[in-house]
Amino acid sequence: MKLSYRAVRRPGVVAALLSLILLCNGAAFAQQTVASKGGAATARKKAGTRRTAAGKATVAEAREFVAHAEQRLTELNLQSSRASWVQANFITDDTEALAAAADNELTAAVTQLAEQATRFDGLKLPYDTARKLQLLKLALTVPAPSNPAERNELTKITASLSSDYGKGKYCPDGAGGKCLTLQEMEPIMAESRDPEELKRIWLGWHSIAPPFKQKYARFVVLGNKGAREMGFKDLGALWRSNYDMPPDGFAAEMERLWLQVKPLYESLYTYTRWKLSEKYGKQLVAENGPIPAHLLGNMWSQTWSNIYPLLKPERSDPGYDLTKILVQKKTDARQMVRYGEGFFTSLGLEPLPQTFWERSLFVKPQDREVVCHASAWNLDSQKDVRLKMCIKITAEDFSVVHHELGHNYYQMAYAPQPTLYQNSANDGFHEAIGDAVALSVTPEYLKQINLIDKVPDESADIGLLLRLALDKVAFLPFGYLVDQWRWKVFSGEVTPENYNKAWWELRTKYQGIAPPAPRSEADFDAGAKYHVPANTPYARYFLAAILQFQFHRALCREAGFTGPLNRCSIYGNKQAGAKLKQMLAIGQSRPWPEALKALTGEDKMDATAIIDYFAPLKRWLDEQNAQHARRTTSVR
Ligand code: X8Z
Ligand code: ZN
Repeated sequence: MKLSYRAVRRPGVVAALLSLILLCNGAAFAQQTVASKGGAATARKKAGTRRTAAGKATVAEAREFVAHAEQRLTELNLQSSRASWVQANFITDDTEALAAAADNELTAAVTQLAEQATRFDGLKLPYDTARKLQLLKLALTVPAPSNPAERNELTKITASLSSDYGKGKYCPDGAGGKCLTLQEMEPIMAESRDPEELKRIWLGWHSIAPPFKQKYARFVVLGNKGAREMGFKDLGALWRSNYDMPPDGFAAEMERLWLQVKPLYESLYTYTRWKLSEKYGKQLVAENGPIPAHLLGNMWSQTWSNIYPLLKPERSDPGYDLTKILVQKKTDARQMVRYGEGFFTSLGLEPLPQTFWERSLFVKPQDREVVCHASAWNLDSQKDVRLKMCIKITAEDFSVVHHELGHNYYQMAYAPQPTLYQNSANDGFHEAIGDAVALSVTPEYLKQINLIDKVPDESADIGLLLRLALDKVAFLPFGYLVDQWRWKVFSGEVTPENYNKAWWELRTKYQGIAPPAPRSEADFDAGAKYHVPANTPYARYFLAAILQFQFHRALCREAGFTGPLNRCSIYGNKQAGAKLKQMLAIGQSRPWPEALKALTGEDKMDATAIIDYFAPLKRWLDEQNAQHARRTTSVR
């Protein structure tokens, strides 16, 4: 089972535990009130009386129990993180088995502690003790059933799904020929404009997933069983219980935010579709139908900036291409990370520890299998932070490096907190920090660090905004739908007989895209996205897409910036840095609205920041779309 907290690690299982580790897989958070509304209420009922043989549970016992639990979690976390780190960096049958075993132990211990914690339900407790007990109950991303054989089976499945994805390859010429890794296919998806080649590569990568389907279906059964034993309706309800509000309230909150940003997505989508229709012809891209998923420059159609050259406004192009500049300057992977670190230190945060540079993985090794999907780890919950990423020298990875370092700086900032508070305010916060910082990678900043010579004037703003929107706005429906699908799978509304159908219904409904060729239930297209086999919740990325603009707006205000938000960079601003650090240091010790308030003065997640940021672009897109509609009507 996976803990919720942070670790990214391996999927499946525990991941998170305490401080853990990794962020990209792990997970997070819990909140206090939640429990009483969600699964924990049932757990409490099941626990029945809170009396022990020794009599009624007391506040002193609860305190002692929490102290013991935190100590135990710290030890087990370290052990399991090390095993996960080795598994992800050297995928073999043995490292997979070792990681599964460590996860198994951690999961068993956390499940037992969470169960024991119900003994104190209903007791009037001091704030910290009550909150920590609550966090403990929500700590596992996937709790295992208490039956040891089933727990064992579950931790093995999760470890193996993670390895399977990491090893995934497409072998166009069969087993004897050369095989392509995701790392090799992604640049083709980004750069090729040959629809047949794009389709081949898209289908090739998606062919890795069907073998995961049966294991995934079994994982769903066992994960649900574990969640139900903890008192949750199903695993999806447990995941939705991590936001200091009842699980249904959280689902409503996601929908509220989506409805706020939907018109912006629609404007971008409409413009993109007719440009693609111009490029590829109406046969392939119908002006009123869904966009084929292989034409958007990304394997999952989740970010579209790679097709910016097909869409760019002639009169408003910023005129520089960061990928080309980085390559021309012969930037290497380590230098990419140095750029990221330089931003954080300019805000007054500490340099990364020496061990970060010694222990991280920056370059894809040629001689062994690794999980290339980027992740940020903190092995010992103190200073042993690491990055694991197969860095490519591109503008995209320049951003991803900032994203990952945001995780590492968050981990270091909350390290002084007690174990159960070593996490972000909610998991969207963890995902948003590095991205918020990367919003300050403006032309002005690039000039300051000598990557460009001249800052383009404001006539380039539409081009700059469009390029960014193709990543940030295009992502929104994808960020929303991945867990819509999993929530339905966990609740039983979607069964293995219609996994793929349900996946494409959501892809079409929210993103407006269609598969490049007919699909069937022999396919398992959700499984071709890392976070599904790696079992990392995804709602966090949707939240982060909204929160990062809220954070950026607040940090720019703090820095005294008064111009348009897309030209604001907080680079070098210690006052904004101090404000950021203050929020990071809170960790998960307070409900997330308080952490949000500490940074922004607001206590609700709010999409007006992203909407305001892109307002000039939306006006421009709507005008272009209207002109195009008029042209096509008059031609008819
Ligand atoms: O998985 C990630 C990070 C690690 S937490 C690289 N992201 C999501 C994805 O790649 O699908 C960042 C944005 C969305
Ligand atoms: Zn992340």
